[in-house]
Amino acid sequence: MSTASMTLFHSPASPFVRKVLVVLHETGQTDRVALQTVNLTPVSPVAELNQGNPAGKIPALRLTDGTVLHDSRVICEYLDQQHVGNPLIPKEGWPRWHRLTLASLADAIMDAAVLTRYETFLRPEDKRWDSWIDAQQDKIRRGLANLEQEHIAELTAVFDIAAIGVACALGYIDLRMPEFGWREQQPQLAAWYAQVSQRASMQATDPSVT
Ligand SMILES: N[C@@H](CCC(=O)N[C@@H](CS)C(=O)NCC(=O)O)C(=O)O
Repeated sequence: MSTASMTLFHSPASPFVRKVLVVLHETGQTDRVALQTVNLTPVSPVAELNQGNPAGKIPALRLTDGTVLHDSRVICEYLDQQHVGNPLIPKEGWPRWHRLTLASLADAIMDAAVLTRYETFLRPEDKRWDSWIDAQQDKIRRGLANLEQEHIAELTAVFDIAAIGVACALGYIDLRMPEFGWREQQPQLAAWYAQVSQRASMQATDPSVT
């Protein structure tokens, strides 16, 4: 019988949802959450998801008392306070702001990749805007270059909220933008990603097989 007490509104392809799922796996909390899959886009909202979550985005986490937590950053921090292992988000001081800023870079890469996907897949072809797509892809390239040049040692040091975010962002780029070709320019990042992709939490949430 399921012991789940919370509901995660979910779609397997979403990198933001995957981040939450990886946190659940890494902290041993998967049994606490039931997944409710939704099929949504910005132009096809899901009414149930809008309750307590007016932006209607995923991930959203409904708690036992009906309270809904969003977005992925808030949900990850909530879940990180619910287990007794090493925290995935440093609790205080400079390490906290530093790792959260790195996590924010990962989120920004995800945002740009998701917006690219909407522009290239969802928007009617005659309305697509090449300059918009180029600008989003520039954000991704700048982000990946910054990770390669300045953050490999930090990513390698610990698989925490920042590393989880970067891994999920790279997974999404590979899933939705397979022609993007980032590995040649970022060989250290590619080697790191190949390694962390073997983690049980990453394998269990791989969107190309779920
Ligand atoms: N900042 C949000 C971003 C979430 C997000 O953009 N989710 C996408 C799916 S990957 C979504 O719900 N899109 C539907 C919409 O924008 O209405 C987070 O960290 O959770």
